[in-house]
Amino acid sequence: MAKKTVNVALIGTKFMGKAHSNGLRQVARFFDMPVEPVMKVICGRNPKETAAAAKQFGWEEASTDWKAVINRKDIDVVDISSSGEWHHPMAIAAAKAGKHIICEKPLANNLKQAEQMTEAVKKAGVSNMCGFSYRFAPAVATIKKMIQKGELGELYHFRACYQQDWIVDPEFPLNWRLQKKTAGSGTLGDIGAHITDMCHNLVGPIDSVCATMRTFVTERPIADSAATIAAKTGQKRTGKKGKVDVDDAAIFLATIKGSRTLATFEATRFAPGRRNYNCIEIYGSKGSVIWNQEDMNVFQYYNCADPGHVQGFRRVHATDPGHPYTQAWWPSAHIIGYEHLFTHEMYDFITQLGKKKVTYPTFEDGLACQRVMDAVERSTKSKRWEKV
Ligand code: SOE
Repeated sequence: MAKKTVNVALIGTKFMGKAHSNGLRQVARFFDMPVEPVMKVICGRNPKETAAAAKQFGWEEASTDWKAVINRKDIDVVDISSSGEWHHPMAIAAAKAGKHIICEKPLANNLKQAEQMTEAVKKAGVSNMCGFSYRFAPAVATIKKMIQKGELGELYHFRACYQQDWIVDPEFPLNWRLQKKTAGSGTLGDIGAHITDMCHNLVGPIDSVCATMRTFVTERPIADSAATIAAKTGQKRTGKKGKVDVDDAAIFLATIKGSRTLATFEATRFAPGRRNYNCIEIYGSKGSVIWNQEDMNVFQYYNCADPGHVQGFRRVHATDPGHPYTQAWWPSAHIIGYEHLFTHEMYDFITQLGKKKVTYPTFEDGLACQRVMDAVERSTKSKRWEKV
């Protein structure tokens, strides 16, 4: 019997467009899928670039008209992988058109937009995912199961630092991530969103925060083309400079609803040498875990019950049979990469289409993250603890 299929439209042809395309193309080739995604149309701004992306990434068609694409009768799922300012209008339109929606993180550029988007998908009754990709790392999914089974006991501390260094060079041009009108915020909404969600995913809802943020480089050269994070600073210059009106780094303390856990967060793009160092440390009454994305296939585990002569952090390969998602890939310790997180996202979303209770992060989770980031911005201004 022919497999059921769902037609997907992707909006975005850059970094996330590429990652989502790969995930959609691979998922049914590696996972046993009752429903298969069909890569119908990719949508971008520039006709030539979008046609090239369709060919390179494996889409049937290319379009530069996102409104028309979202309203096509033959489209079942809309994947929003565009820059931040487009998440809100596209998601509202897709919900109105009754499409299931995948939206990259952060959900929106501000709290009001996130509330409206979440309201819209609830009203439309469509499946909706916010792409917090690191939840889909087998090691992180394993840590979540350990915590749920009480293997770490009461959690005393959650520590997360997400450090990058791609804009340390003041000559790096002013791209969309460095402007409030397109990104909503800087490091906070980009990578601070990931570690905020990670706390929600593993520990519990953040209740109050005490925060501060900093912009180290306050103006940058305006490049002659939309500089992406992969762009080197050798791009041709327009000679003009533009103001950076978002944060380069955000740090905050947090308390957790209904628990005694203390949480600390650091998100920065000014940590030279840290390329994509997304690191969590959790310390509990029965044991501790440490995981970082730059070494994503393993996590360190300390079990308080180990006999004294062998106590210490052990490296656990989250690639053995039985670890989440490993059924699709390779034998133990043959390892997977960043791109597999997006295949896992697509696996969960597509196999759970239409279900009420789902395992993946939804717009509700995106909204919960947005509420925390709003409190971080309020606390930075008030210099006091702020309730989420
Ligand atoms: C840039 O900071 C970025 O591309 C983030 O936007 C992604 O969410 C993260 O996975 C990698 O770094």
